[in-house]
Amino acid sequence: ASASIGVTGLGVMGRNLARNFARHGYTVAVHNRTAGRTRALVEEFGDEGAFVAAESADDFVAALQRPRRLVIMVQAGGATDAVIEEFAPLLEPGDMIIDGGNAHFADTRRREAALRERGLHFVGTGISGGEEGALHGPSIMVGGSVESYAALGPMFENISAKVDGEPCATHIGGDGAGHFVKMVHNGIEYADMQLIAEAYDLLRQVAGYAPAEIADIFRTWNEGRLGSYLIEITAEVLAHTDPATGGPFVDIVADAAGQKGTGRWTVQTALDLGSPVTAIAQATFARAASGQADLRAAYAGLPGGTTPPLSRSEATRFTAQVEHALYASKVIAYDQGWKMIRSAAAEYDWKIDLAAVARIWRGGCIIRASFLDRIRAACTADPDLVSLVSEKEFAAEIGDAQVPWRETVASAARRGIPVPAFSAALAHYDTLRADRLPAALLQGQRDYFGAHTYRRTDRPGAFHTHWSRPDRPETTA
Ligand code: NBP
Repeated sequence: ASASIGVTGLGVMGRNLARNFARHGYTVAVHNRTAGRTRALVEEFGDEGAFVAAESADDFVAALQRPRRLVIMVQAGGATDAVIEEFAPLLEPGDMIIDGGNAHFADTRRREAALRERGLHFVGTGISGGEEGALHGPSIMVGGSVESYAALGPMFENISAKVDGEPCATHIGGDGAGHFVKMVHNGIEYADMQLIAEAYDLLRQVAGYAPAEIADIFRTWNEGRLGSYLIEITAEVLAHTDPATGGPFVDIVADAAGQKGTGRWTVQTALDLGSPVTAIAQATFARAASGQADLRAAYAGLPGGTTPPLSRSEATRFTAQVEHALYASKVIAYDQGWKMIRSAAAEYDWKIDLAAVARIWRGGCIIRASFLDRIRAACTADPDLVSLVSEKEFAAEIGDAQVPWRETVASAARRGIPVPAFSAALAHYDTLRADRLPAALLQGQRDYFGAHTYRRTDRPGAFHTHWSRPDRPETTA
C-alpha cells in the first residue's frame, strides 16, 4: 500500500480533487465505476504527481495506507449509499470514509451512526468552490469525529484555499455538521445572488443604466465593502456581449433560474428549526417563480406601478442608495444563515466555532467576500454574539443605511419592480427591532378559535378567555 489518500468518483469534482492532492505531494489512489475515467485521468494528468490507478474496489482499498482515507465524490443520495456499501465491507476499524459530495446532513448523520457501529469513521465533508476550487483550493467544511480530523485535517488544510496564509479548511463539528454548514453556505449564496440580481434590476429599470454601465458600477463596488467573488463575476457577466446578436449577453439568456436543491434544503431545514431565513427563502422561491411560465403568462400585463424616469443626477444618487440597500440586506442574509447554524448547533449538540466558519469562507468558496473578515473579527471578539447587527460596526452601517435602504425598497414598490430578497431582509430587520409585534393579536386569534391560551404582559401564567360567553371571563389555564 502506497497511497496516503484515495478518491473514488472521478467526475468533474473528484478528478480535480485527486489532482489537487497529487499536486501537493500526496500519493493518490484513484478509482471510478467506469474504469475508462480512471485511465483517462492518469493518461492526461499523470505527470502532475503520484497516482495509483485502481480498476477494482479491492485494488483500490489495497493501495491505501492504514488507517485508510477514502474520499467518495459521487452523486448525493442513492449513489453515495451504493458506494459506501461497496467499500465499507472491505475496510477495517479506524479507516475513514470521507463523503465530499453535497449530501443532505441528515443522510450524513445516519451514515455516520451506521458506520460508527462498524468501527469506521464517516466524515461528511462540504467542499465549495466548484470545479476550479477543487483543483486550485476549495473551502472545506469537515464533519465527523475529532479523531478523524486529526488524521485528515492537515491534508485538507494543505489542499484548501489560503487567505493571508491561513487555510480555508476546518473541523466544523461532529457527524453532519460539515454538510450542514455547506448547505447553509449554499443558502446564503442563493440570497447573495438574488440580492445582487435585484440591485442590477433596479439600476437598469429605475436608474436606466445599460448592462455595461452597471458592470462598471459593480466593479467600483467590488473595491469597497461589497468586495466579493459574486460581485466580481456579476460585473463580468454584465459586461459580456453575446457574439451571435452583438447585444448584452444578459438580454439573450432565458429568465428562468435553475437550482440543484441545496437552497431548498436550507429552507426546509430552517422551517424545522424555526429559524427565520427569510432572505434565503425568498431567493429560493424567486428562482422557482421565474420558471413558472404558465403563472407568469397568467399575470402578464396586469397593472403595476409607474413613476417617471430618473434624471442622470438622480440616477447617481439612486445608485448610492442601492449600494446601501444591498450591503444592509447582505448583512441580514448572512446573519440569518449565522443564526440558523447556531440553532442547529444547539439542536444537534455541535460545538461550532462561528469565527472559524467565517475564516474558511474567506477563500475558495462561492460566497467569499471581504466582509467575512469583519464577521470573523466580530465572532472572535464575542463568541456568543447573538446577531451580527448587535456588533458595533455592523450596527453603525445598518444605521447609516436606514434611509437609502427604505427608499430603495419603496422605489421598487412604487415602480412595481419585484425585490423579494431586499424586502424580506428589511422586514426581518424591522420585525426583530420592533417594540411590539402584532403577534399579540395572533395569540388572541389562536385563543379564540382553539383555546390555545396566551401569556399576559402584566402577570405570569397562561390565560384563556371564554370567547363564547357574553361576559367573556378570563381564567388561568
Ligand atoms: P459528476 O456528474 O461529474 O460525476 C459523478 C460521479 O459519480 C462519476 O464518477 C460517476 O461514475 C459516479 N457515480 C454515479 Br453518478 N453513480 C454511481 C454509482 N451508483 N456508483 C458509483 N459511482 C457512481 O459529478 P460532480 O459534479 O463531480 O459531483 C460529485 C459530487 O460533488 C456531487 O455530490 C455534487 O453534488 C458535489 N459537488 C459538486 C460541485 C460542482 O461544482 N460540480 C461542487 C461541490 C460539490 P461514472 O463515471 O461511472 O458515471
